[in-house]
Amino acid sequence: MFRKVLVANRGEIAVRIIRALREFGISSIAVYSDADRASLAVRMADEAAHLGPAPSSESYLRIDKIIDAAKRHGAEAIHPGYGFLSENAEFAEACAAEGIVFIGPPPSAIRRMGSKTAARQVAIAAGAPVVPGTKEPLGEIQEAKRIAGEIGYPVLLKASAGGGGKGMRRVDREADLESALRDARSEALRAFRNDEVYVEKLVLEPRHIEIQVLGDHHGHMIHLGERECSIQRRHQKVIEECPSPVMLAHPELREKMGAAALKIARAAGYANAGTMEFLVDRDRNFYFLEMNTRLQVEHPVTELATSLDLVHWQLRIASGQPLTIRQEDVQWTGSAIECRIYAEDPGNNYLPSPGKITYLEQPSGPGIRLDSGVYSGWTVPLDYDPMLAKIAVWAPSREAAIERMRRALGEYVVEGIRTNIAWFDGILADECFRAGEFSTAFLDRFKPPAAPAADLETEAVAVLVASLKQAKSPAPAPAKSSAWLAIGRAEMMR
Ligand code: MV4
Repeated sequence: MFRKVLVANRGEIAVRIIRALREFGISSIAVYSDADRASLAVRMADEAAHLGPAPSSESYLRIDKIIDAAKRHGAEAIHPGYGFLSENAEFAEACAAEGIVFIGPPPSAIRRMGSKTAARQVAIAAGAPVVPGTKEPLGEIQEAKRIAGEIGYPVLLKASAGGGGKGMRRVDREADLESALRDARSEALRAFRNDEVYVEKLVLEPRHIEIQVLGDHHGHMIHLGERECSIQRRHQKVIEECPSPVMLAHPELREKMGAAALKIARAAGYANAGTMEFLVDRDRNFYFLEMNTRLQVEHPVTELATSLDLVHWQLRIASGQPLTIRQEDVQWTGSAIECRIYAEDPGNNYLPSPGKITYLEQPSGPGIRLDSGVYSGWTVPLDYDPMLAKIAVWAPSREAAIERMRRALGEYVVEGIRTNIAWFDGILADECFRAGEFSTAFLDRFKPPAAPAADLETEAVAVLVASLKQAKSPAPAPAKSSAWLAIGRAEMMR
């Protein structure tokens, strides 16, 4: 096992990894930007290395500075966390070139799965289901028209280098294809410096369910089941669960999706922790979407449901140890739910709300896990993602987990900045959520219940827009949630 590891990240995930390192008796090195000099991660780590100015382009994204810090401090390995350089094949290669272990998959697997079209090809070759669509990026408009016609409208244009929803265009009819393709290409070029676009059949009101996999460097690989990630707003997940309510009702689906995920991971030459994203339609058909070649934000719900520690296993696997868990050893018990706590104002269009935390009281008690990167007196910088912490709860049943989460959120006090803590209760109290009947469109129809008076005009517009939309296409009513109002944006997926 390693003696010293550098954590190339910040916030709650840096803290999470430092804790795992301490449990293994491994010395930790935190890295920090000017904005993070006094961070919780820096305070907790055994050593700390300054990277540079606050902007991530000058600190957490600087391969040269991170490698340099690792060498100066004598790190044998680097854990990249999520975001930043975690899915950067060049970074993983730079580590290898310096004789430093990158705690993650081989660079070849990162690169292959980083291209969405290449990932689709891997899945197809492995015999796993993908959404009907193209294997290769699209060529000229005539070809695009032919293929889209074969698939059948509506279709979705996606950037090959994309992911996370950027560069996507819904197209409902052939007449709209040419301009949509042009728009998708230019957006992809701007965002990813790559204008390759491919096309898929649009899956209406899908669930987003992902499968966690874990593989060692000796050819052994297992899956740790699913995470339900459909509760998201603008491609930002807010609540995740394990098990998915779908698997609670249809346990055979976990095995099928788990087997598909393992086929893809093997075909990709994967090792360490990774996640396969799937769409699941109303008839419980599932389709591989893309792979995330990193530890994910929502990994705690898998850990709570399986009693396995993913970061411990990442460390063991990266140091060359075999994965000693067999598939049949993996058991799922009870229900785990996670809420992501953001420094943002749900009453003001979810505007980020950085600033100094003047008072902090955190929930605790049986079945509660807090992954937090903040403390009372800490100033939340505006330079990074505004996620402060994650509350994850475990209980014997989904119903009990929901009530435990409501209790935990009720105990959580953050003063000095705005947060989304109170906003969750509307979701957790919703009948559709409680029945497990929702899709990725769930939050599009919702608005915080206690909207400030100043929002009345916006609300009136939203009501009007919603009623017009309903008149046009009778989407299933947001059943028993009449207090909630539809809002724009990802309406496109309905
Ligand atoms: C889709 C889809 C429907 N049909 N692909 C959005 C992010 C990117 N990773 C893939 N996404 C989607 N791809 C087809 N063919 C709907 C989405 C989608 C979505 C997916 C996962 C989680 C939330 C989502 C919200 C809106 C749209």
